Amino acid sequence: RQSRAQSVAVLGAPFSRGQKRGGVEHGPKVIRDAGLIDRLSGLDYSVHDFGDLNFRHLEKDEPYMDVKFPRNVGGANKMLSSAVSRAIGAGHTLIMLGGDHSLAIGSVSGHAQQCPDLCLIWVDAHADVNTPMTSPSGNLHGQPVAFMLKELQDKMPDIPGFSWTKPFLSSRDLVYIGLRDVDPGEHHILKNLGIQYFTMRDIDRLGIQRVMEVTFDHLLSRKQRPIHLSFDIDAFDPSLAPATGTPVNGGLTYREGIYITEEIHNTGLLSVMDLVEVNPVLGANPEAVEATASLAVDVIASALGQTREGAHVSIRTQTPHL
Ligand code: EXY
Ligand code: MN
Ligand code: MN
Ligand code: MN
Repeated sequence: RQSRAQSVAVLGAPFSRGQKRGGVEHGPKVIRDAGLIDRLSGLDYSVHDFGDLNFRHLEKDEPYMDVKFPRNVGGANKMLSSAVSRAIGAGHTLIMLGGDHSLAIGSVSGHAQQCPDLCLIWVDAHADVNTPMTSPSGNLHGQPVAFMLKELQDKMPDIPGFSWTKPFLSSRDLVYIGLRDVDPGEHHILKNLGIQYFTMRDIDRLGIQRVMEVTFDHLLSRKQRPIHLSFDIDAFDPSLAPATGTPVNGGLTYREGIYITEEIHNTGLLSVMDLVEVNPVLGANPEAVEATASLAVDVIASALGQTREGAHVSIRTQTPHL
């Protein structure tokens, strides 16, 4: 079995300005209410709940070009980036609960400060790699990866709120899984940079087992290095994860999603996981919200070693009652 980090930190990022719909800032609360901390404690970690970040809201935040709430998104991510960097520096494996997916800018950059050789697995219906010029919506949750990629540096304008961050990731250190709603400008970037990605069609063709094999071959065959898993709940089929802002039909099955996280756990290299875009306000009823939040808990627990085959604690022969 893989060696297991002893300490998991959970950090909430109640933030929604990367898109226009309210409610996704309550993601951390509903995921905790679905029993996250107990589930992780049950996996024999020491769990440190760092609580939620307290983001400052900036009233005056005019769009820049078409980009919405640039200073709020930039400021929140700056704060998140230092918090993630500190947690990783202190030796924790970190679970970041969003919030919308613009938070990956801070989460991955803070992680990269401590682990410059990290690789990124992005599980999502969307590629989130629009630049301000290609974005159809101006929403920053559709753009986080563009802030990270060194190859897109000259395509990114200076956006107010983002002077603290510089691109830090090479396009070869990124793999997408679950794509099925990719904008034309994003498709151009994926092809032009030769990014490794698996659409839902690829999963249909190859099967999720082969997809994970090729993913690890692409990212880890040269060297073992820390994994950042950025998991957007909308990667799942909307029948499983209805309470989210940009659902797209034809998503991951429960078993495909869990297989992805099981395999990532089995590498022993998971260092940070984001779980984003759970929006309780968009659930049609309380059951829809509970199903979505409890699915979030399941994939997080699975990424941290919960297995479908079960497990038993190692037997200590000295223990009197055995
Ligand atoms: N590609 C669309 C846009 O850029 O506006 C939709 C992005 C949705 C992003 C969600 C979080 O993954
Ligand atoms: Mn322990
Ligand atoms: Mn996303
Ligand atoms: Mn998405």
